[in-house]
This record gives sequence, C-alpha cells and structure tokens, in this order.
Amino acid sequence: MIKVAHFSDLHYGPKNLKEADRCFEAAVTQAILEGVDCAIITGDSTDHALEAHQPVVRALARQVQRLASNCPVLLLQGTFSHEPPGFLRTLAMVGSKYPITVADGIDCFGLSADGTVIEQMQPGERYKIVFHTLPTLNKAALAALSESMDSGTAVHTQARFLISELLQSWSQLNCQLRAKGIPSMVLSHGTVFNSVSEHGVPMSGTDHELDLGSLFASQASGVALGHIHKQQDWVDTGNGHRQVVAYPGSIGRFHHGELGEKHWLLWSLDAEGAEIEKCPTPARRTVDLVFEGVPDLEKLRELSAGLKGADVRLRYEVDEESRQKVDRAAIRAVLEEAGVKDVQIEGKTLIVQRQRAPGISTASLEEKMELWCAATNTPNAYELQQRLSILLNSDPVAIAKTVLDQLEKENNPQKSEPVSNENSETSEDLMAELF
Ligand SMILES: [Mn+2]
Repeated sequence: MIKVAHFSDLHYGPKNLKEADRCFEAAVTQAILEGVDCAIITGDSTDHALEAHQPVVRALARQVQRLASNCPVLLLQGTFSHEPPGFLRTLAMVGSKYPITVADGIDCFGLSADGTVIEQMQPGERYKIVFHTLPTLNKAALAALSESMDSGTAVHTQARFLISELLQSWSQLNCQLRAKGIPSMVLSHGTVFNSVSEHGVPMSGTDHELDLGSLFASQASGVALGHIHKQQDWVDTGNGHRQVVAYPGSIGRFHHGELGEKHWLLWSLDAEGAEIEKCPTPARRTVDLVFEGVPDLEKLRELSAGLKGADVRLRYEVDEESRQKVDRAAIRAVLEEAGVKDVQIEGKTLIVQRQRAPGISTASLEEKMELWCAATNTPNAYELQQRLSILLNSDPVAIAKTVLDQLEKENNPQKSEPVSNENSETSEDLMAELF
C-alpha cells in the first residue's frame, strides 16, 4: 500500500500568508506523522507572481523543505496567473534530504523502488507508483498536440477532445502496471465538468476541460486534482478496481462565504484501487451577518455571541437618508467585544429613485398638476384643478371670505340654502354665486 499526501491550491501571497501558512504547516506536520511515501502539490502554490526575496516565498519554501526532508515531493504547475511559469523551478532548488521534482508539462514520473526520488519514467525501471502529469497547459502546448485537429473546431472543444485522447492513451500502461501490482495516478490542474466551486456554484460551462468519463477511462487508480477550491471526490468501480477522482480543495479559506471544511488528502493506493482520507486543516471560520437597514446594535450583540475567533463580514443596505445613522465604529466595537478576530464591514447605499413625468418642463401649471396626479395615482384630480384655478384667479382675501362663508352655511344649514359648487367651472362662477 502506497501512501501519498495530496495538497493543493495553497495560494501563498502577502494577503493570504497567515491563513495559508497556518493551514499548510499543520497539514505538512500531519502528513509527516502519517509517514507518507511521497507528497504532491497539484498547482497554485502561490496566489500571484512574487518577488523571490519576499517573506511569503521564504515561508512557502520552508514548508516545502520540511516536506522534502521526509519524503520525495512532486510539484505540478497550476494556473499561470497564480503561479507564473518557472516559479516552481526556483522552489525545487531548496536544499532538502529528498529531491523536489517539478511537473510543468505532459509527462510520466515514477516513485523509485527504493522510495528516494520521483523521477521521469525510464523504460525497464521498476516503480512503486507511477504519476501521469497533465498540468495547466499554454495554447502552444495544446496546439502541438493538435496536429490532427480541424482548424474550424472551437478551441475548448479541441482541448477537451485532446485531453480525453491523452487520458485514454495512458490506459494501456496503467492496466499493465496494475497487473504487476503497481498503482498509478493522474495529476492535473483544471475543472471537472459539473464540479462545484467553493461558493456552491456548479461549473457547467463548455470551457471546462475535464470530464469524469475520460478521467476514469485513463484506468489510473487515482486522479489527484487541483484548481477547484472546494473538496469533492467521485468513485467508480466499473473498470474492475476502485478508482477515485478527488480535489482536496484549497488548503485554507481565502474568501468569505466559502462552504465546508478545508482539507488535504491522504491517498492509500494499491492494485485494487484507491482510498482517500479527508484531513481537515485549521482554516479560519468566516461568518456573514446581513442587515437590511441600519444595523441594530442590540441585535448585533445577540448575534455576535458565539462568534469568538471567527472572521465576520457584516453587510448592510441603507437608504440614502439613513446613511449617516450607521455607526461603523460602534459596530466594530460590539464585534470586537465578542472576541471576533477580523471584522469586515460592507455597506451599500440604496439611491432613492424619483420618477420624472415626461414633458413636465413645457406644461402649464394646471397641466403639471394633471401629470403629477397621473404619476402619483392621486384621485379627484378634477377637484384639485378647480381649487388651483381659484388660487390662481382670486385674491387671498376673497378666497378666505368665500371659505368662511361656506363654513358658516355648513354649520347653520337652515338659515340659508347650501351652496353647491359642484358645477362651478371657475372662481368667477363661484364668486358670482356667493355674492
Ligand atoms: Mn486555485
């Protein structure tokens, strides 16, 4: 039985240093204690290009060195924007008891029979386990594979086809190895069609290069993958042995809202197939608190009980008018009092949208009111218009007198006949009636 430690997506960078290093250090320690035969890192060891002298490079190198002081290590090239080509070669220069091997192209490697080195496969040599590597490839590497392809076919369809051909081409060797009791693995960095991202989103686009059918068709006992940050795995026994395809996911939690625990994988492989043990890493705990309106500090105090040690992201949405009522310092104080480790406050101001009636600037005052009544669904527009007309055409004293007289008549209806102004068209009519 061969034991392989599988780590992936370490994403070392100044911003992630604490999280990545705490998790990877713990994982390396566990792997050493498990007495693994070798270790693999399936891409994205860094988050972006780093200067060689940066402390974060040193931290990563130190952990890789600890690993390589206990067993041979294989580093697989990940996404170029995260792990610039050539970086792994510098990492492989770190002095250690066992060699650090870099796989940055399509290749075959084997763990030597004495277990001291992972080397490029040599014909006639006997190995404990064989690794087929399919790292992130640049377009030129894909083009070199694609001589037989028709130039009219879409690039992603070509890539998928080529990759499935390549995986298929390894099956014969893997079957032969298995017959001799030697397990094999495919190591790759890419997206399995329909896998799920760390935020729970299914990856079902057409540009995802790996499909489970082709991965199992490689006849490898195990397929160790990198790229997707959420741990997930698939098992198939249809080929007469237990085949496992698995992502360990990222070593730490690098973003808020990432679902599930973080892991490294302990693979156990023999000719009968593969098993994985999911080993959790001490990834940070992140919690999202969401408020509609100004965050209520009492409510926040209640919610923050039990969030000791967690990283909290507080999100709120407020109207423009209430924006000034949000006291960020007080929010921070409440969370810090609860022992929250890191506070991130994200506020969104909702802009009040005012409806503008078309043509309003060219209309007369009466027309404006009509438009306003229509826009605001105000009933009795006709009555309002009459009143507006009175306001525009009569002097204030006359209007006041009319209103007072009317009130008096309403209070003493027997003294005189009530005056109805229902049919009055203008203020003159109304006045004439009254005087
Ligand atoms: Mn990654």
